[in-house]
Amino acid sequence: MKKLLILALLAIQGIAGAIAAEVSIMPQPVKFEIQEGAFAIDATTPIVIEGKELQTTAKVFAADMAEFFGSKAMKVCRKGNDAISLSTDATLAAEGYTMQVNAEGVKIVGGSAAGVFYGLQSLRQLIIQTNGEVPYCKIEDEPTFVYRGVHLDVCRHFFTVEEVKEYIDIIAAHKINRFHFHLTDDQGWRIEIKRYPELTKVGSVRTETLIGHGGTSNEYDGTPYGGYYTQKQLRDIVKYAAERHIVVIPEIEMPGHARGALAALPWLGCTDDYIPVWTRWGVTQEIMCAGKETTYEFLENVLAEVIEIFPSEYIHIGGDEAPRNRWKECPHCQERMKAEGLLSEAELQSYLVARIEKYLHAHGRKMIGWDEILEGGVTPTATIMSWQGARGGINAAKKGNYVVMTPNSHLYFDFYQTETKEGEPLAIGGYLPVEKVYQYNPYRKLNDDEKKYILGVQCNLWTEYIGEFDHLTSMLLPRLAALSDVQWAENRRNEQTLRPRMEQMRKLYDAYGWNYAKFYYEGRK
Ligand code: TNX
Repeated sequence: MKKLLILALLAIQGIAGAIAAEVSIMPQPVKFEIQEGAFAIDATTPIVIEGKELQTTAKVFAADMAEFFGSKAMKVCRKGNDAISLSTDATLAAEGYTMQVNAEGVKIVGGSAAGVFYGLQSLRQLIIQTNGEVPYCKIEDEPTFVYRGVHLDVCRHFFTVEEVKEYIDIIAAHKINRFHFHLTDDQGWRIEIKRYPELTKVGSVRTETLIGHGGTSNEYDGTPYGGYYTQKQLRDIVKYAAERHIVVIPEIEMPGHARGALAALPWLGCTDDYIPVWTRWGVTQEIMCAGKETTYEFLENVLAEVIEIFPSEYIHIGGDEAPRNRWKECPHCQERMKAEGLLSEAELQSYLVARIEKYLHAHGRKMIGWDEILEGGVTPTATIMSWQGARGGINAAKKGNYVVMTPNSHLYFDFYQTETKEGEPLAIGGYLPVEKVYQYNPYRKLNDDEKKYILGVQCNLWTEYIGEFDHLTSMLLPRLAALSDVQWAENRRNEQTLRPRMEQMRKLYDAYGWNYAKFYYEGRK
């Protein structure tokens, strides 16, 4: 029946028309007008750039296309006909672009090199969908949000530099521009800090790992587990991401989720007792001491090196899930509270966060933290990452703090993807099918004035139950495709066109061998 329908379509519209009717772009452009005719692109099509600043962007595309064509990299040059021509026009939105495909070739104009990059991502989708017979068309496009993030936890399970780069390739194909790199936690410290070599020597290795679910299991695998990135490797990752117009935002957790650091440097805790790198998942009572001055010195020394590696405007300081019970019994913490006139342990955490923020400001950076940093009061300049639902983010936006929305209700990609969980690997819990991601409204409960404090939207991918790269990408894909419409095309989302566009995205995933979950495609919820 389906075949007959397609044949009928071909007969009525002509082959070009039928192809044109099927192609689509994810995330949805502002305008996408398909015309009669097609321009053929293959590995020999030249890429013509107007200015030198487009060289890297063009080369990344050339290499990506070569991988698809199974050829040598496409040629990037300054002149040529029947080409893909790239240029910029500063009157367009910085990340926006226009694209025109006609008998003369493809012309992409970006508001900046980033805009050109996004135009090329759209073009790549069209090439893959049509096997190089790109329909004549006109596209106008620009994103809704300036912050379009994807997060990765490399502490619970470690991923190699090559895997991280492939992860960056995948998110770049979805027009993501922020990569939130979660580098320190209870189960491992994964960033080399030259001043404190113990952090990686001791703090990056746990003696073993829990088998089964953190809520119920008491079984361990008996195998030491570790891994970390050298500063050189991290610089390489930062550069690789920048070439794809992605800013890497590092996260250094404080004062909780810090047993990697506490194991390496026991004086960071309230009691100086040795506490091993954690082998379980969840929330631990062991956190850094907020009384001793040495903790602040440590944090500033670490951040000094972090800032040198990561040019990002924002530095993430964690702040989540820090039970303050130890502080209640700690003479240093109590003394600090008295000296600073702090009325609760929550205020002590706010004091720590405010001091760190001051340090970051003095070094030309901004601070972002999880929504718990609101609890003891927060400075007006702190940016909030709302994860315990949207509540923290909504309250923060109403107060005039900037917000990145990452609510666990809609954007926790470590959650199960089907209701029955049949055929799914063990996950932390929850239930987050593609449809629910798509329904997420980042502006809920906010008026027009408050809406402008929502910088953007991000999914989080925690890896307690994810040890393999193929598993990791199957948690990300295809949910990220649905999310990219929320991030890039919030005001033009369309549930009617979601499924056909998701179908087209599979072709991209297949072309690059990116493993993705099949549940949505099988009609399973
Ligand atoms: C809560 S989200 C955490 C993480 C866990 C995650 C699991 C957040 C700021 N903290 O440490 O990995 O839940 O879903």
